[in-house]
Amino acid sequence: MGDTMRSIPLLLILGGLSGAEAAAIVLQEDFADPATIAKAWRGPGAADDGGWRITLPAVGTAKASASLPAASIAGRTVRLSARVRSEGVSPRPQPWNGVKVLLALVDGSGGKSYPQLATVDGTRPWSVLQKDLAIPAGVAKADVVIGLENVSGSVWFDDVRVEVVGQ
Ligand SMILES: [Ca+2]
Repeated sequence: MGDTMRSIPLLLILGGLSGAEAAAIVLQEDFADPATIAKAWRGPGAADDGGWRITLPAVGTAKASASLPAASIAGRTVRLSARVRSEGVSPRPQPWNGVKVLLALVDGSGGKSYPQLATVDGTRPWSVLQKDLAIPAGVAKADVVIGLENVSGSVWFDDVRVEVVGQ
């Protein structure tokens, strides 16, 4: 009897914790399942080294993209992250060129913005890139974009993730 009584407050606490708000993941891609990749992603690349490789033998631009649910991220703070490895990526002509991990956002009147993670170049081992981005309230269309811009070389992406972390 005494044991039962003591267990009640604990159960109430656990119930409260399970109802706590968790960060909402709106996209998570580990590039493990070819069928999932084919369904979600558009553009160039190939499954390689557990991730998605995009290679440009000569300077150029190649990007793959996947759609995000715009209504789920509009007006929210979103954490964009990815594991990235590069090999022989040539110097960027502009600071914003090179390895790209970004969101392509379009608002209701066609206004576009491209918030992105810090780009890398050269040859670098796997590392995590991450940034919290404030998404405008009027966003009507949203994509996550990975690739190379105005450079040559190879880049691998893995564990691409977009999650809502704040209102
Ligand atoms: Ca993977």
